[in-house]
Amino acid sequence: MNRYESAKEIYAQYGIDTEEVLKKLTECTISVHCWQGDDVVGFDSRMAASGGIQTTGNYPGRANTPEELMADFDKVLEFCPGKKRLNLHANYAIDNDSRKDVKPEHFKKWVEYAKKRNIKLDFNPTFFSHPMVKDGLTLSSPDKEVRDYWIEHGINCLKVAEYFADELNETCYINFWMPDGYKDYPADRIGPRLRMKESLDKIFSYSYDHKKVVPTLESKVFGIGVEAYTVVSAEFCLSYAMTNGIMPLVDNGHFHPTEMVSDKISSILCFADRMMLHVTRPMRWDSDHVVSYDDETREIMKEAVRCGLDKVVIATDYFDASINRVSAWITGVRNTQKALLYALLEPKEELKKLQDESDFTSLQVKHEELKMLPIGDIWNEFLRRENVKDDYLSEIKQYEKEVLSKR
Ligand code: RNT
Ligand code: ZN
Repeated sequence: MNRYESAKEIYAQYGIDTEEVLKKLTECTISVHCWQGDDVVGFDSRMAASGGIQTTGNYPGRANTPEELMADFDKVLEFCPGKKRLNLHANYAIDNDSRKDVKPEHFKKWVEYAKKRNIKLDFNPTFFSHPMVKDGLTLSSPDKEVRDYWIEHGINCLKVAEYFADELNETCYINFWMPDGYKDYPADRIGPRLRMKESLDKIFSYSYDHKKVVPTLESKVFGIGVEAYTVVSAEFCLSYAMTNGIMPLVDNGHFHPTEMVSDKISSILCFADRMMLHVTRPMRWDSDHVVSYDDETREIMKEAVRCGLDKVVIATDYFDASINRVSAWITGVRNTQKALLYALLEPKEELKKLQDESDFTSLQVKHEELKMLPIGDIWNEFLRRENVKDDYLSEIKQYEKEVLSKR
């Protein structure tokens, strides 16, 4: 008996059909961020990431051109099993010199790229790394000219999202994250938030096709240089999203370190039909380390599975420049998928029953027992069926030698 067959029998003893699990895992799409490949720099203003986010590290081989980034993402597609979407940011526009006026034509090459590889595209306006971010503010700026600039950017981005949805015949998720905030205690907290609300209202008053384009709003607790106050806080974000038919997005780096996103999913889904995740690994702060196959990532995925994978859209968001970026990219996506696999392999009905019967002793023992089951054999079978090699490290080292090191 091979290892998969033997693991399949072990899971069957827990009432888990690994064939069903593998089918679900294959079908679950991960929206993979484009920005791990080039430290969030993009191709328009070419400024290093700002607005409270920072990429640290100086590993050689960063993608400098759309062609390089596309070639690197091909490696990600090659070594990550399952369905993937590519999540682009507005600053990845090609041949665009005005952030405000970003147009579908600047993404023609990305659409061609996606079509050739049979993947779909998601999108993000880019409200950071740009000279029109004035004193750290965009949509909440007291300066009307600044607000208007970014409102127009937001509307133009909705048009790009519509273009993606039309061209690829699939819903496009477009995420709004604004870095707006203050370093020190503000004298006025509600003013910027009311201006933010009004600006978002103006953006979403553009009559985009609600069936094709799904905007999401991402909250944050603080960023580097904006430690005291963030305009789009968790409360602002959820309240805006719930009262405006916008999907809430939670990034697990955007809360105080002991707050767990795994605990927030079910709360949000009592009120919202659907939500989106930015899966990352915060290390003491929103450091955006590569996603690890760790407790919290597994716990987040368990909640996504328990609440329904049709309700939780999974996207990745990390950027590490201290190691080979392509390897980092693949490792994080694979770990997200491994955590998802772990969650799918859980006998959730049985565990729920133990909880409802208040048999917390058995529940604890079972939780621990499950950790030792042969998930690795199921993962390897997944890779085999998806025609993906397990060993990406040697291939990426080779790619580094032949391609990345010559950049
Ligand atoms: C920043 C947010 C946001 C960004 C991307 C690049 O803290 O997490 O999602 O990482 O827009
Ligand atoms: Zn994020």
